[in-house]
Amino acid sequence: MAQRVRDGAIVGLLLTGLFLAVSGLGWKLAGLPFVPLDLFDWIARVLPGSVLTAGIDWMVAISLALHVGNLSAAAKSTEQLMAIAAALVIGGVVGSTLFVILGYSEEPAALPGAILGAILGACAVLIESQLNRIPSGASVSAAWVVGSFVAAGLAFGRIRDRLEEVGTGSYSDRPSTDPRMTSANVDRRRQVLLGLACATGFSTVLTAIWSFASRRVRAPGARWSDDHQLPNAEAAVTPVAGTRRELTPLEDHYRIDIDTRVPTIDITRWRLKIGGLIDHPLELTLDQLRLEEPLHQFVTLSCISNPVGGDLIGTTRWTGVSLRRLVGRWSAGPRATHLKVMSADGFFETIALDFIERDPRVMLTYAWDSLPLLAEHGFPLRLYVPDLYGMKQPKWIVSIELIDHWEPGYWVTRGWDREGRMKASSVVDAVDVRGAGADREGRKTVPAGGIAHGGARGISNVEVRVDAGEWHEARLRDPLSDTTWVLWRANVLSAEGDHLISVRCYEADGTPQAGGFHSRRLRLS
Ligand SMILES: Nc1nc2c(c(=O)[nH]1)N[C@H]1C(S)=C(S)[C@@H](COP(=O)(O)O)O[C@H]1N2
Ligand SMILES: [Mo]
Repeated sequence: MAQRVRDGAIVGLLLTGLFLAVSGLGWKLAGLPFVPLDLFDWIARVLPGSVLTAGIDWMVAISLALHVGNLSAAAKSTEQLMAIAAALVIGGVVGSTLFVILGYSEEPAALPGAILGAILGACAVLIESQLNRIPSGASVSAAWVVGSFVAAGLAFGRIRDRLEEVGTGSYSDRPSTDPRMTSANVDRRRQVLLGLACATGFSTVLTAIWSFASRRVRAPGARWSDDHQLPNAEAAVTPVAGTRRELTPLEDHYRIDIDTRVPTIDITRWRLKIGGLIDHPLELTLDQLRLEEPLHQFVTLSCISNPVGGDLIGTTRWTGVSLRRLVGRWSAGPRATHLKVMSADGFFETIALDFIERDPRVMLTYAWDSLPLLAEHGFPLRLYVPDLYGMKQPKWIVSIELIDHWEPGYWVTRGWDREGRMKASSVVDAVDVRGAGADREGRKTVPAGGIAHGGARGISNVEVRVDAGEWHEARLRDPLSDTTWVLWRANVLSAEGDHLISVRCYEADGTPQAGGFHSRRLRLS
């Protein structure tokens, strides 16, 4: 019995490994569904919002405690690893269970294995189509899913039969008295398992090499930042050494989305579909959108889950079409009050037509730093709404529906803030001990600097203090735009020893930031 449980687990585990590797290749090479990861995404969809949110908070807390350099990249890899680990565990458990059950029968297991595979494959197809990852008519995808499960089930049954054949004795509960239990049998059993292990290992290595080789380096193409100075290049206040880059390089921009992988969008077939309460529904290509007068805006985007001082915030130059211009030309029905913006991954948000009417900066964005949006940042089209957190700004837009009511969006239905208005916050990025100087009275000062951001409401004032001392006003660098962060700097007075530099900020209208202050250690010797 114990032997059965163990062999079943080994076979289940190894076959799952092989399954993962082959599915991974299918996805990388041909964009075919990758069931184990998709299952994870599906579970995330159906989990209650509170559970999901707790999971996200935990992930952020652990990443912060471990001081990982890039929160969102770490989160994405963690999700993928969790999905893969879960698949392996399930594979092992199912393998054991089946070996035990099959032990009660004398029949070969290949056929039942294939049948079980077909059933599981059909369930997987259902899940995939719920996630919209089997495009209608794409029978290749469905066949791939069912086929891979049937193959796995068949392989499982055959391996089990082979093991039974070569090592019948080894499965006996009294091996010592069983004449068939010879060492040759044990060796052959090992050979079967070893063969399977080699196959798994080989394809896993192949997949790993492939994923590594296809890791994106710097996206090709001319960037605005390659040959332009920032509009505030002449500003009197300059950043303190160690302050984060004022314009975030695209590769360093955080990335947050609901799935383990980026949705695949075929741009030759992509159209922005506009429908709902509109007299003449229409479809626009990306080229048609690009023909419109472009709007360029420097934008600071932040995730509502960004911990104070975290890196789920970034600034780049966004280019797109003002939504107000477009909506003005659509034959919107009189009852229409909101737009429901829907994404390829099932994400969606609503935005009031009033809001769009009031703020021409709301735009459909197709480029960041003059490059077409990178796949992970929403290619081909994403929404920009000033003052709101990323959770209100769909990427990978596929359609817009005019509706006559407000609707909670993806995260709002999961219990998150209805408005998603960015909170004002400030961060100490750098305390530049090497740049230490002295004030007029000869006391030692150390330059400190960082960012402050208040959505589209602007920052009027930033203050810093040492330990529990008095607050002193910092100097503000001209921001890149009304909606970006501002860089600040201050020379803080400091005696020798260990100190804590803290920062706080005020919005343009004087509202102080809510929430705790960010601090950074300073050690002067
Ligand atoms: N389609 C889609 N759009 C989305 C999301 C998503 O999961 N799916 N996540 C949102 C969230 S929570 C944030 S913070 C921003 C992040 O944008 P970025 O990944 O380009 O930084 O995208 C928003 N738009
Ligand atoms: Mo977010």
